[in-house]
Amino acid sequence: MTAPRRLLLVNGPNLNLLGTREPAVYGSQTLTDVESLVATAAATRGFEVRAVQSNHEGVLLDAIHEARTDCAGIVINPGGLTHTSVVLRDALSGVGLPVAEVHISDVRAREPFRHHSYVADVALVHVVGEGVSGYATAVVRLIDIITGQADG
Ligand code: CA2
Repeated sequence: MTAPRRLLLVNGPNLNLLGTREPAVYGSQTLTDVESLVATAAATRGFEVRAVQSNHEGVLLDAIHEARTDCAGIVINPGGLTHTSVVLRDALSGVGLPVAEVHISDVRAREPFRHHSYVADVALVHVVGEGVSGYATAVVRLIDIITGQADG
């Protein structure tokens, strides 16, 4: 069967607040802007995107499980769940799709509790501290891997 040309974009808890607070950390673009940016970056390579954002871990797990049937990869900013959630990591590992992990801020330069990611070692692509444009970087790198154009 031909691989689906569709990505799942997952944004975790509190990312619905993008553009409303903390612009010095997260910029001034909204979640809608992020979803448009990702859709455009994917479309230029012939991929479509299904986007989900939730403040509820189980909703995110269900969306990840569903992606197994009709997506070729997952771009995810897990928000604070990055640093706490074994179940999110297990869901990503369990579906076996290639994953790109994105963080808007440079988590390595912030509080120590943000330095560890439960998702990092199940992701093939990591984009950290590039602001919202990092989502587009992640899409390009993930699609290159999916389509076999990655150079290592
Ligand atoms: O830098 C990132 O993208 C983070 O994943 C964002 C999470 C944070 O817990 C991670 O350590 C790093 C927080 C998302 C909250 O987003 C907000 C956006 C605007 C205003 C308030 C929160």
